[in-house]
This record gives sequence, structure tokens and C-alpha cells, in this order.
Amino acid sequence: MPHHPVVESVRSGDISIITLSNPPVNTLGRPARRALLVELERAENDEAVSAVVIAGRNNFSAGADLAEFDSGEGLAEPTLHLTLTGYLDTMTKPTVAAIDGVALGGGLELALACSARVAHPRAKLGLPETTLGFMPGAGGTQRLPRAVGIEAALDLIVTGRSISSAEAETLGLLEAVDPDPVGAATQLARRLVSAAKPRLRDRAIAEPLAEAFVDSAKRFAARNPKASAGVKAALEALRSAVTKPFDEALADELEFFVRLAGEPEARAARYRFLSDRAAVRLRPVENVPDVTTAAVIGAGTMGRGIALALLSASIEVTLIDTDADRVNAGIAAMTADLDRAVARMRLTEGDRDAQLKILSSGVGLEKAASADLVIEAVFENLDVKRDVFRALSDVVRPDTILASNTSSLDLNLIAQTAAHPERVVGMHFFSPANIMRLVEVVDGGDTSPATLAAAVKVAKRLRKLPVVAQVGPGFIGNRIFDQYIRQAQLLLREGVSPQQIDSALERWGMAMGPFRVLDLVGNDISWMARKAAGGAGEDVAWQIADALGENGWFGRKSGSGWYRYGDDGSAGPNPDLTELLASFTGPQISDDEIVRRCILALVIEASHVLADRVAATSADIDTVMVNGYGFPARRGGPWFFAELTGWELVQLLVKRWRERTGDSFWSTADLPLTEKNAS
Ligand code: T1G
Repeated sequence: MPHHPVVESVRSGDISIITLSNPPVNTLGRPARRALLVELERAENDEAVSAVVIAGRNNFSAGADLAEFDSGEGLAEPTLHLTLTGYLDTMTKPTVAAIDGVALGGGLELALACSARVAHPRAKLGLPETTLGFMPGAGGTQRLPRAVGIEAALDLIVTGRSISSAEAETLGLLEAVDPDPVGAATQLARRLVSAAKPRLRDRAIAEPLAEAFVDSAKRFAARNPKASAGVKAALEALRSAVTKPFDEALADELEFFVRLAGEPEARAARYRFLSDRAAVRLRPVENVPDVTTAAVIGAGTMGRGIALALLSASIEVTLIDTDADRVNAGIAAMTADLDRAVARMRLTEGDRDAQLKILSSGVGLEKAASADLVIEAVFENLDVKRDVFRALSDVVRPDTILASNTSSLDLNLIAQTAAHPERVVGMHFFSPANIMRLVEVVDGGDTSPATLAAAVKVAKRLRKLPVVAQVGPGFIGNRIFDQYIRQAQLLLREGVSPQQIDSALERWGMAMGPFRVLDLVGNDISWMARKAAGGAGEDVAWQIADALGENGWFGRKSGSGWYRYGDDGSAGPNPDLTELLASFTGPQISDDEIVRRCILALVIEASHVLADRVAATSADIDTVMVNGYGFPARRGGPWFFAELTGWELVQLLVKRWRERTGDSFWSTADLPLTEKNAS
């Protein structure tokens, strides 16, 4: 692909039109900022130029390059954003931003430093920094209130939400909305040559009670445990905006921004943003087949969810099962789900009808004959799945992709029964499959690159988050999560209660404690899986969990498990379990120790998953654990958390637990010795 210059400039008479051309979204990385500054200086010093329009190819700008911050020098030059916006403040010639696509973060701050702004009706504008754990750092907290007033500025900066051009114009953020933003900006620039407008930095903030508004917002944030450090710092910068001269307040903003940008929460947010997108990036593959029709085999919970996800992407679906009652029940459940979405205004009636129109069903695999993609979601039993793939091979086209939703079985053993194993792939959805974004796309030994790419492409079309896994027990997520659950089981044997373990991990940030998860999923599932695999053998970790299975304490579905459930769904201690646990005692273990043991168990198994090359990168593992297993995004992921903790300390803790418990699981064999992201 030809290398585009990052910034191009052309002349329209006496107007210099400077266009950012840094695909895909014109991020303002260091080269772009430098090139833009050079072009602005050139225009300023060119006597033939009387005004400047700044535009962007496809998008105005998505703001700072989030990858730059953690690239070593990242924070060395945050001021270059300010140098750019500061230079615009000093230019004698009018500058007009011509906005199309997005103007976000530093992109909007660049536009705010221009004399005026014009946007296409479809443009989106916003300062999302507080959603990324930090705050605007190139004058946004100072110029936005001067453009739209303190109340709207508080709303936009605290929420980080994007607004339409129409809303932006109403707020006073834009001088005009025009389907030809560059043309309109060029005309406006000409008008400004003879009728200059005061720059935002020279405008007062209109609201006389601005300080009271900011202080009220600060008090609310102080009371709100969910208010992030970024929001609180942005409010401090806004307080400076309403109480100090522009340049002093700008210096405050920079100080708060630089301090925040290096904080774990901001680093984790940037890491999560980039990792989620890196996970789906595959090497370019030729001849990736398109999927417009699909068949789902199995009308149970998973099959229904998968079918709904396919419908939502306008992929025709045939829901198939061996039994007409199950098929009808599946269709009825799916229809009810779509009706509920309409009732909750999440879906229009038209969209629901359009989806139902491309949904069909039937008994017998021959109904899958014309499908481009078949996703098997039958009972998690190897023989059953092998029979399905063997039978499908006689029905489908030779180029049909066959995907198994298996969560734990060896895909290669399934693929062996297919006529074209090169077209067999795993697509492990997470329940509920129409809601959960994560899909583990399993790359079987015979899976062709085009088949793998097609599965990733379908997952992205379903607005899912596909992560490629190689074949291995439990692939990535289940394998790692099992060791976390095992650690919780072992803590029970050391006298810790399920309630303390759940509470400690939930306070730390896990969406749900391990025992609440087990009761939700059903203790019978893992109990039967262990029995099918020949039992836990010498591993005493599962003895208590097996006892729950033997007693029928399956969890929510049976009314009692690790907790006892009331008819109103409330959960309390299970007295039968309390009696069973009474014989397990030990010294008091702190919440912190519980968290370290369980979270670092994730890290140890992640190190083995990496060593076995089941996952391509540690970032992929973090993407799986955050998007499929309730690991807190604000901590980045297990591996990111261990990096921040420091591998030397991790190694020390693991060795201590090995000595203390004698458990060979505590191995440092695959752990790094030092952290990569040391800063
Ligand atoms: N930095 C680095 N890469 C970015 C990026 C960014 N800000 N925005 C997008 N990308 C990459 C992304 O990784 C993906 O890469 C490709 O662009 C398409 O993105 C100084 C400090 C703009 C609405 O928070 O919200 O400015 O996979 O898949 O769904 O105060 O990207 O193609 O290789 O998301 O069409 C503030 C973040 C930064 C905007 C487009 N800005 N980006 O969505 O595509 S902080 C943001 C988005 C800042 C200042 C502060 C979205 C989008 P690849 P995509 P999309």
C-alpha cells in the first residue's frame, strides 16, 4: 500500500487546506503532530495564504495515538499536543476545522484551538478520555467550557460521550453543519480574514455561577465510588478553568494529565483498547469465503443464542435439532427473546420482523444442505459431536465451513470424522451467546487459514470479540479459569469460607466470586465432567466440590449449592455445606492473600498456555479473561496485572506457596523473570 504522507496541503486560492491523512482514523501520533505543525507554520509564513482549513481524510481525528503513551517516550512529549494547539492560538491567520467522521479527544481539542469549526451532519464529536482512565490533556478542559458553557462541558467531559453535529451546533461547538465541510470551511475562513473571531482562549466562560457548578460536580464525584480518578482530575482542571487565567489553568490541566496518564488504571484502559483490537487482527488471507447463510445444529440454550447472534448480523439461519419439540421450543424461545428486545426498545419491530423472516428451522441435518456455515451446538459429548460431523459431511457442500461450539473437547478428534477437516474450526461462544462478546476461535490441526479467517470474520460481523486459540484442554479461558477455581477449592480446605473468598475477590474487582459462578453455572456440570474424565484422582482439591455433586447441591438450579437460595433468589449460607466444611480448619487467611492466590493462579496457568502456544500472546489471554470470565477491565487482565505487580515479586510469592502447600502447581517454570512494561 503506497505510504500516504501523514499530512497533505493544497491551496484553494488564498486558502491553505491541510488534510490529515494517517489511516485508519487520523490519530495524532508524534509524526502527525509534527507534520501538522510544519504545515501550519508554512501557511502562517506564506504571504499568499490568508487563512487555513484543517481537514482529515475520512475522519477528522480520533485523537492521541493510544499506543504512543506506553511506547517508552510516550509521556515525554504530551506537550506536543499543547504545542500544536498552542501554536494555533498564536497564528495571525484564521483557521477553520472541517470535521467529518470523528473528532475525538485530541482531535476535538485540535478543532477547539481553531478559530471556528464546521462539521458534516454525520460527524461525531467528543472527549472520551475519562472513559480511558485519564482526562483531556490538550486544552479540552479549558476551551470546551468557553465554547459550550460550563454545564455542557461538565456533561461531555465527565461522561466522555460523543455527540452529533446537530447537538454540537446547538451547544455552540460548531459554527455550521454542512454536507461539504471543506467547502463550507473554506468560505468561512475567507469571511474570517476580514471579520476575525476571538479565539476560545480569549472568551470568558459565560456562566457567572460556573464555579458553583464545578464544585457541585466535585462533591457528587467525591460521594460516588464509581467516579474515576480521571473524572476527579478533569473536575479539578475545570475548576482551574473557572477560577484562573487561561495559561495558568492550562498548566494545571497538563500537570493533572501527565500524572494520570501513567497511573495503572489509565495504562490498563489503553492496553484494553488496543488488545481487544489486536486480538482480531489476522495475517491477510486469500479467498476468505463469505457467509450469508448458516445452520445451527442443536436448539438448546447455546444453539438459540448463537442463532440469535447470527440473525442480528442479518445472516439467514436454520435452527436444526433431532426432535421437533425441541426445534419448536427453540424457535419460541428465540421469538420471545426478540419480542423482549422490542419491548425494551432495544430493537425495532421492523428489525425483529426482518430477523424472523430469515429464520427457519427443521428436523434433520439435511436442512443444513445449503448453508455456507454450520455451527454445531449439541450435547458436550465427543461421540455425539463426531456423529454429527460425520453425518454433516454427507449433507453439506464441500466448501461449507463446519464449526463446533465445543468448550472442552479435542477439535481434532471431531474434525477427523468430517470429509473436509480443513474446513472444520472451533467457535466457542460464551453463554448467553447472543450477549457475550467473546468467541474463542479454535484453529484445528487441519483447519485451513481461509477457514480460520472466515470464522474470525463471521465473529466480527456478529460484533463479537474473536480470539484465536490452538487446540488444547479447555483452550484458553476454561483452562486458566479452572486453576483459579481449584485455588478457591484449596482455600476451603484451609478453613476459609466460600463467602469470604467470594467477597474478597468481588471487592478486588472480579464480576462474581468463584462460588457464586459455580452455583450459577451448576455444580453438576463440572462434577459430571470430572467423573467423565475419570475423577479427580489424587488431586484432593475437588473432593468438596464432588461432595456437592453427590448430594445434589447443584446451585441455583437446585436451590442450594455453595449457598442456599430463597424463593426470592436471595443467597445465604448453606447449612449443610457449613457442616461439611466444619472439619476443615487452618490459620486465618487475609482477603489480600486470597486474592493473590486466586489471581496469580490465573497467571501461572496463563504462562503454561503461552508456553504451549495455545494462545498467541499474553494480550490475547487478557482479552479472553476480561471479556469472558469477569476479570476487571480496569486492571487490564491477569498478565497485565502481574506485569504491574512485577515478576520478581510474583516469583517470590509462587515459591512461597510452593514451599507452604507443597502443591506442584506453584511453578515458576514458564513465568518471565522481569516485566516488559517496566516504567
Ligand atoms: N489510538 C490508537 N489507535 C487507534 C485509536 C487511538 N486513539 N483509535 C482507533 N485506533 C485504531 C484501532 O486500534 C484500530 O486499529 C483502528 O484504529 C480502527 O479502530 C490528548 C490524550 C475512532 C470511533 O478515545 O473510539 O486524545 O485494528 O476498530 O470501530 O486529550 O476507534 O485497524 O489496527 O475502533 O470504526 C482519545 C478511540 C484518545 C478514540 C473508530 N480518542 N477510538 O471506531 O474502528 S486520548 C479516543 C475510537 C486523547 C488527548 C487525549 C474508535 C473510533 P486496527 P476501531 P471503529
